[in-house]
Amino acid sequence: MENGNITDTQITASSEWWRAGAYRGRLHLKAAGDMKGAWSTRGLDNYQWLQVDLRSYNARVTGVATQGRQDAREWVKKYKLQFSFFNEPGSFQTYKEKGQNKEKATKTFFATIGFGKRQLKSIKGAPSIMRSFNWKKINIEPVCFGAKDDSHGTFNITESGVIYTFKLVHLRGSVSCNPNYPSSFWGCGHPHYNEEKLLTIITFQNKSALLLANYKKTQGYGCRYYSYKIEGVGVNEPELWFNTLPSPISVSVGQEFQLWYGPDLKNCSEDDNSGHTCADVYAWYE
Ligand SMILES: [Ca+2]
Ligand SMILES: [Ca+2]
Repeated sequence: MENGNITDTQITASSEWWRAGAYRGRLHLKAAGDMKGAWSTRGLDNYQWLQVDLRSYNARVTGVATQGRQDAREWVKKYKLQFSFFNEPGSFQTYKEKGQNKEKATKTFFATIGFGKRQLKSIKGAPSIMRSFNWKKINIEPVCFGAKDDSHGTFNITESGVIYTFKLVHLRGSVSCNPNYPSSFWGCGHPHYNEEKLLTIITFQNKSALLLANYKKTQGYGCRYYSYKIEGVGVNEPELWFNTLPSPISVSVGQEFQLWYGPDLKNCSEDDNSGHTCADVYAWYE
């Protein structure tokens, strides 16, 4: 929050005072020109909130601290902390200290909220209504991709809008990168992948990969292709949840995307590959 890595658009609030918008709610922020030295609400009541959308699967919140307004004698005395998970939009839980049943209402929290498969979506400072985040199924027929011979799947956008990420829901089938290793829904069991075993890639129509994971360039025989790891997602996970895109993309109706097995995309070590995986594709819209 303080260094600006969390951008202004990730911070929202129940209400805002003129030139003291939610994005001003950062530690050690000073007034500048007309801009106030804090986030201020429009009304004074117990139902105001500030929300930070972490937009990341791997977010780990280790502390929450607040301070008063820099350029006036205004501050919050007490608040409750709530959080929700990426895959459970709208369902906020109130943070409690470990081993305690009481909800904590105080000015400073030090907590670790870490996760495996449950992905932290956002935190906010009071009870209220959550922005609605929508998973929308895109494909009509299952989208299937093979492991070689450019047998990618395609899907076309059916609703225009801004997309933060995608997920794939396994329907049937599996793919293999090598006959000596077990096949899997989304990846490869060959030991040279170490933990970067996922190989399923979504691309634009021009075959450039969407940055939905931290890709590693895996070496084949004289060629390279993407492989990656996503925390909490195995190669046989019923749902492959990608990371959120570094910046959301605008999509329009009819726009084509493709689903590829990494080695097939780069024509790299694909001759001994086999199998097909079929999935439903969901996009997370703003
Ligand atoms: Ca192979
Ligand atoms: Ca190929």
